[in-house]
Amino acid sequence: MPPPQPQPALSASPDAVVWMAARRFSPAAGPLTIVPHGSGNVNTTFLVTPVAAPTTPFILQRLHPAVFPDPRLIMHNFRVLTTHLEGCQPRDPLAPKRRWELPRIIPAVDGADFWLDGTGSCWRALSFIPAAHTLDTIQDEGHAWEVGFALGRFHLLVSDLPPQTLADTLPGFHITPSYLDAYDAIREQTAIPAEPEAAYAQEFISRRRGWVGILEEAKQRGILTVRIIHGDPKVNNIMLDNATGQAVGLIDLDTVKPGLIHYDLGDCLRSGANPLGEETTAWDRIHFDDRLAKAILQGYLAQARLFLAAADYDYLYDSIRLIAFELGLRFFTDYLAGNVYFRSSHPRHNLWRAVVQFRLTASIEAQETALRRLIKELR
Ligand code: GN1
Ligand code: MG
Repeated sequence: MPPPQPQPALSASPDAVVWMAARRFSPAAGPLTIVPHGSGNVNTTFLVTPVAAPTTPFILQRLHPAVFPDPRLIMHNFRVLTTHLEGCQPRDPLAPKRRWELPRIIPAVDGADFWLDGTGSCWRALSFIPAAHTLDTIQDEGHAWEVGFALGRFHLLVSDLPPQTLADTLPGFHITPSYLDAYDAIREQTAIPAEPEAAYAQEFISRRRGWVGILEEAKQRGILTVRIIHGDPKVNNIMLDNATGQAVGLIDLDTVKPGLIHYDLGDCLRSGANPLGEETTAWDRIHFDDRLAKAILQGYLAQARLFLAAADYDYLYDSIRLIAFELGLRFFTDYLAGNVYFRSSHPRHNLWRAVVQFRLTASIEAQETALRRLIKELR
């Protein structure tokens, strides 16, 4: 993976190019309101609402040009995915009226799926999912179950979509050994700063080097199968119905691509079973919550049991441990590289985020026996 370059700055308040982009997707000539939206670390997102009727809002996004250099592939995958999903409106025998909605592409006024601005950045519009919200951290076991259920339902709905129909939009994404290579490469160029957190991170990584290839080796040996994955099923990418609190669907579909469902489940659990969230600095209190993990797994398996193979279960524990570790490695590498990938609000932000993920990994490791037993009980 080539190291990404810093993304061109965009001011928090919408500037001229944002207004131009909004107009490309808004045929009505009347005034618009545009406000920054969401809390993504990579893309830049706005909510655009026409002031005069019909006041149907839509999501306007600029894809991070260095993270997603080929917007055509992203939008191709988006089209294939949404066309596939339109044909399968899921019905629950227990809750037939349960909502299920994913963002749809809103074409530009010229009919194209996206617009490239003067700098080559890709802008696109997506439908806004009404009467629903996201939360950054899990509230309780009911919320955890819904998060797991949404991921399981997504995997189930795409389980009959052949992986080769989607392009690999982000080569190397969730291939943990390649993140280790990137870390080693940056260390050859940069000394580790004399910060206690940096020393902790360096030591933490060095003790786990021999294990980072566990999922990739199982994939190479044909033990684990490549399927379609979401790629980023963290808690705040799961929409919840405002009235019922039930999961409505998943957003942030740019990383949907072929991969191991283990990356997704690991990501969902490292995000969902961390009650303090990714941005905490209360490092001594960070823990992997086994009750929340159980609820996420129960919700997930309510759907995923229908397609998971026996070997898939054998790697669930390692996937939970690995994706937490991998995100810590990614944050730490970005800190060493000068914060060029993840949006950050101060120079040590990605270092602190790395510590959070490593503390979480340590908590997962301390509960290995209990977690393996839980997976066995639930399968
Ligand atoms: C990034 O942009 P956002 O917040 O949806 C990242 C994920 C990380 C996540 C950590 C394409 O996602 O892999 O898990 O930050 N997305 C990409 O918050 O790298
Ligand atoms: Mg994302």
